[in-house]
Amino acid sequence: MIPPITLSDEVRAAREAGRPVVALESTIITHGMPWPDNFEVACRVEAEIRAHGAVPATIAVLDGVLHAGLSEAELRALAQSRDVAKLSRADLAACMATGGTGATTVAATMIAARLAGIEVFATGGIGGVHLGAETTFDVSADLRELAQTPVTVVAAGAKAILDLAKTWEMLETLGVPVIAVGQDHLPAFWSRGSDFAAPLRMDAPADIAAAHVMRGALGLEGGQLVANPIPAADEIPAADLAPVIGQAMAEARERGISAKEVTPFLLGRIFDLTEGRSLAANIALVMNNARLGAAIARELSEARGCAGATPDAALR
Ligand code: PSU
Ligand code: MN
Repeated sequence: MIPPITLSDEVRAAREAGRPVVALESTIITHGMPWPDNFEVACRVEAEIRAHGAVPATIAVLDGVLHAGLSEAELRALAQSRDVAKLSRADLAACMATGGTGATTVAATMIAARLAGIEVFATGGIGGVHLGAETTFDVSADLRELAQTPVTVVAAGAKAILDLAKTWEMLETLGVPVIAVGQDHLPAFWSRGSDFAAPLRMDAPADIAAAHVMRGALGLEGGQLVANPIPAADEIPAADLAPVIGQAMAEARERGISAKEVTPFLLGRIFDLTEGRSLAANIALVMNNARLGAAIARELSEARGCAGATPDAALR
């Protein structure tokens, strides 16, 4: 059976030749940043991946069709449209079956990347265990996806709107390798530092690629989370953000925000309350992750030889 995913010509050609490809999510565009910054950033991230020797493949569902690789016009339309659905694992098939349009989260982007034979995915931050999860049970589907879908995800850690201790514990329980780059502790999205020791550290993209290949050879399901610290020049100290995060969370509680609205609501309020400072940091870390994602994808493609990136039949 041919998987129901449409590759852009550029992505298809790269896949067939075994050239490096990096998947990108679209929820960060529709629910993570305001227009027009979201469109500009989406274009700049794609350009950064190209400049570093890989092909970008932004993932989204447009009129029922799951795409890997969007044209500039498609990207612009998605960035401008209002009530676009946010698609995680649970929503993907329903949206496609009913001809809908939606942006993919980390979980849904991993599913699409796997279908397209793309092994590396760069984003800003992953979803995780929310603060108060012991009563709300709000745990992002991103975590289980990392445990079951073989894609290496480059992110700047998870942000402080989450319960970071529980998020890291949960990933350990799920058997997901969490790899810090260039330091011994985990980064915390807007800040390089945190109180959490990194379970693994790898400073060379080649090592990260080799570990990805080895997991496949061992038959281990699931991917890897690469925690890449924000560049020092762009970080915001955790102490500066704590009151803002506290206020955004109090507002979410007052307004009864729940389920999939929680993450977009908190991110939107934090952008407003920091008057763009968090947005600038967010952009810098996404660009940084795009560069590392491209480097890992290049190493992977070299490790696999040029005969085809993955020995799968998905695209034939
Ligand atoms: N964290 C961020 N920025 C984001 C998201 C998370 O720092 O844009 C988005 C991602 O698409 C992620 C999703 O997959 O939110 C998680 O949502 P939820 O918690 O509802 O699973
Ligand atoms: Mn949730």
